[in-house]
Order: sequence, then structure tokens, then C-alpha cells
Amino acid sequence: MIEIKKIIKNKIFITIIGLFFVLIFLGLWNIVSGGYDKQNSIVIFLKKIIPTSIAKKVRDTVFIIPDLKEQNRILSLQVEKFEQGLNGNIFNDEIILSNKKKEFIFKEFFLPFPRLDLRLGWAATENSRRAHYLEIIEDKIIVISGFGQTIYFDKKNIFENKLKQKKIPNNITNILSEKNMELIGIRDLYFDDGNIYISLQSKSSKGFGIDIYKAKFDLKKLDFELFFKSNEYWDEYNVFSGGRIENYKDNKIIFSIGYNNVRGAAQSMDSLFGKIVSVDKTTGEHDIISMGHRNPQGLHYVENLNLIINTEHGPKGGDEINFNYQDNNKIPNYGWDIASYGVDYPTTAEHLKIDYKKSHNKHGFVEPFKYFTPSVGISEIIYISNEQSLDKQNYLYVASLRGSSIYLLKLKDDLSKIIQEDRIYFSQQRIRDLKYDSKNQIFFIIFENTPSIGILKPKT
Ligand SMILES: [Ca+2]
Repeated sequence: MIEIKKIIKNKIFITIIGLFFVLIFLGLWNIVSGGYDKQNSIVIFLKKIIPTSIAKKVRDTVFIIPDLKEQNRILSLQVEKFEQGLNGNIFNDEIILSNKKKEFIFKEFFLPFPRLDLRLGWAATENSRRAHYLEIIEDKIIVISGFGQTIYFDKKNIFENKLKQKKIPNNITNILSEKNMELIGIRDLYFDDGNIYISLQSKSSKGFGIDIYKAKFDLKKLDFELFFKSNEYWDEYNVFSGGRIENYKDNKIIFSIGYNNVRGAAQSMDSLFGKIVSVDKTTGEHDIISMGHRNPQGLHYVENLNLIINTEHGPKGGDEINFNYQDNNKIPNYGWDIASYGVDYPTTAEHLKIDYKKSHNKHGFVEPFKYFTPSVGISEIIYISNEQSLDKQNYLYVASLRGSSIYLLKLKDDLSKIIQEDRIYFSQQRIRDLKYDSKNQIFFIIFENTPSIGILKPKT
């Protein structure tokens, strides 16, 4: 009897150990392949205890077959994308559910641009030209690649199986060579009053800079010329440039500029770094609207409320959504680089760790409306009022890179707080850009891993 009990006990023990290993193994594959949900707390825990070098080694040995299959899947998709040229073929068509079981029609079409490759690492300047942006202009959609190529298609083609993209020639390469500048990347595309605006990050003998160029909207050719020069430079490539352009009141647009890794700049009124500025569309003159921003890559203006909403990437944690009601003439300060709900992570050996103040209020800064820890890699944001939404509620749609998701934040009627948080998760995707076509109640999305154009339509 004792013997049998012992055997059973052993069997249970072995099964538990076995299960444990399978779990670790599966978790490990998800981690080493990079295909894990970066917001999942178990995965985050496993990732913390497994060093990156070991994860890579395991990927290249134990998981060589699954890894080759994954690489193969990515390559096949790249070949398919390449062969279809400018067709903009559909390759995904399904109904997807949010975490709260809200239904969405979802389609994905090829975008004929290079994919962002995370395996190149964050310091890779190649990836800086792989962020692409789109804009809705009446019955057309226009897209600009990180290299500055421009294409368009008819909006109605999203109901077909191909977008039929067409090239629009432009003079971006000429401008750069004339001015002896190297293109680092495009940071936004915006249409207003017959004109196309782009924010362009470049490198010249003075260093790295970001400026706005403007062209008369013409499908035959876009002739860009310098519209707004920030006239400030930084020494080394980094990913903190900001660069969003949005509509504003009084014949002006607004433009977000990142702190560009220049310590103290966001808190100085002598610098445009870490600011949101307004720029007059006729004169090009600018005013600082708000300060203390880190890397604002999402910007939205709600006209009837005179409200500017911006998102910004935090350090490690502390991605923010900020509200600016502009009810007085003060320049609100959002706290960077003094206050943040994220923590500093040293980027170089000489980098001394900074302790950020958590509370914004206590130090005279505006608290974020909402912050995300761990970071979701927050990108574009869109406010949908109760007059526009199907269920007559107010929403913020928030796109994310790292989080592979669009977050749906349902707001109280007076927008004072979030009453429900929901999430649409797109596995293995990074969302760079998001636009809303209020006429058709459709979101246009730029995913950067293929890359592709996504169409998302709420069903209820
Ligand atoms: Ca802040």
C-alpha cells in the first residue's frame, strides 16, 4: 500500500513539474519570439527574471524551428506585399472583439512601404524612417512613408478587395539635397484648408532638427516648402522628437515638439523642446501653448470645448494623456523632466539615475488625466463625442505601439473622469497612426509591422 501511495505521489509530483516546464517553455517561446502581450503581468514577470541575452540564445537554439517558422511567416507576408505592388490587397477580414466584448469589423490592406523591424533594436536609425502616417482628405486617403514617399487611394475602395494605391510625386528628396540634409524620418501628415503639412526630422551640419513643410494639396504633385522652422538642434539621434500637427482656432495649427533628450529644455521658456506650440497659418509665427512635455506623439483638438488633448511617452512607465482646457492665458506645465509616474532607466554608463517626483500637483504641475504603467507606447489619440458615437457615449480612442492595442476609454458626460476602460488587442502589431472618418464612422489605422492599413468600424 505504502509503495502504491508513493508511486501515485511521485506521479503527481512529476506531472506538476512537467506542467511547470511546459508553462515556462510556452511562456519562454512567447518571450524570446517577441510575440507576447507586453501588458500581460505574468509575461512581464517572466521577462524580468530571464535576461535578454539568454532569451535570445534560447530563441536561436531550443526554439530554432518555431523561430524559423515565425521568420518564414514574416518573410512570406513581405514577399506577398512586395509582389502586389501598389494594389493595396486585402489580407485580413474578420470580426474582432474588444476585452469587453464590443464587436468591430476589421480589415487589413497592404501598404507598400518597409516594415519596422524591432530586431534591429531601438538605436537603429533605419527604423526612424519606418513610421508612416495617413490623412483623410474628403473622398481620398493620403499616406506618407517614413522615407517621404506619398501615395493615395479612393476612400470607397476599402469596401473592395484592393485599395488601388497611386503614387503622388513630391520634392522632398530635392529639398533635402539642396539643403544638404539627411532625412531622419517623417513625424506626421496633416491636411488643412487646401494644404498638406508634414513634420520632418532631419540631420544637417547643425545637428538633428524637426521642422514643418507645407504643400498645396494636388494629386499630380506635392511641392513642399518650409513653413515652420524650430531653429533648435540636438546632437544625437533619439526617439523623443514628438512632431504631431493638429487643427486649432484663430487661423492657427498646433505642433508638438519632444524634449529630444535635452535635460531641462522642457522646463525652459527659451526652448521649444518639450512644448506644444501654435503656428499662424499665414505668418508662420508661433506661440508656446503648453510646456513640460516629454515626447508628445498624439494630439487632438476639441473645438467646441477649446480643449487640447495630448499623449506622451513616459520613461519606463508613466505614459500620459493630458488635458488642456485653456480657460485662462497661462501656459500649463505638464511636469517633464521633473515629475513623472514612470521611472528613469539609465541609457548610458555615465547616465546617473534621476528620481522623478510622482505627484504633479504638489510641485505646481498639471496632473495627467490618465497615465499608463507599464508603458503602452502611447501614440495617436482621438476624442469621439456622444453625438458621434453609436452608443451616445463619450470616448477616447488611444493607439499604442508596445501595447499592440487601441484603448477605449469611456468618459463621464462632463469628461471629468474615465468610467470604463476597454481594449482592442491586435497581436504582433504596433499602431503608429489613427484617424477617424466621422462620415462613415470608420477608423483608419497604420500598423507598422507589415506595414498595413487597418479599417476598424464599431458594430454597436
Ligand atoms: Ca506629466
